[in-house]
Amino acid sequence: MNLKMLCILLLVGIATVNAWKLNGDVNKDCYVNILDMGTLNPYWELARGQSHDFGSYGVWHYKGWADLNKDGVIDQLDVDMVANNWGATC
Ligand SMILES: [Ca+2]
Ligand SMILES: [Ca+2]
Repeated sequence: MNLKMLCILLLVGIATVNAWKLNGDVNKDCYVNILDMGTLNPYWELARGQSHDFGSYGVWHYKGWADLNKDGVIDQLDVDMVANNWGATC
């Protein structure tokens, strides 16, 4: 593979990823709906470096992908991003 072909493949890959990105789509299934709320739920109020111990359900750690606005905590602002994009699709 030559350099030109590699650059073309890289640009196509970047364009594909950007086209797929959908605000509020937490579980990345191209729909913003109740499943995204459910995916956020176990991480509620977790800040960077924190975790919740749910006993037999295990320990849930802060996840950057659930922190939709990237402010370091999974809270109402992230839920609002889902709500504000409710029903959107890719
Ligand atoms: Ca989704
Ligand atoms: Ca957040």
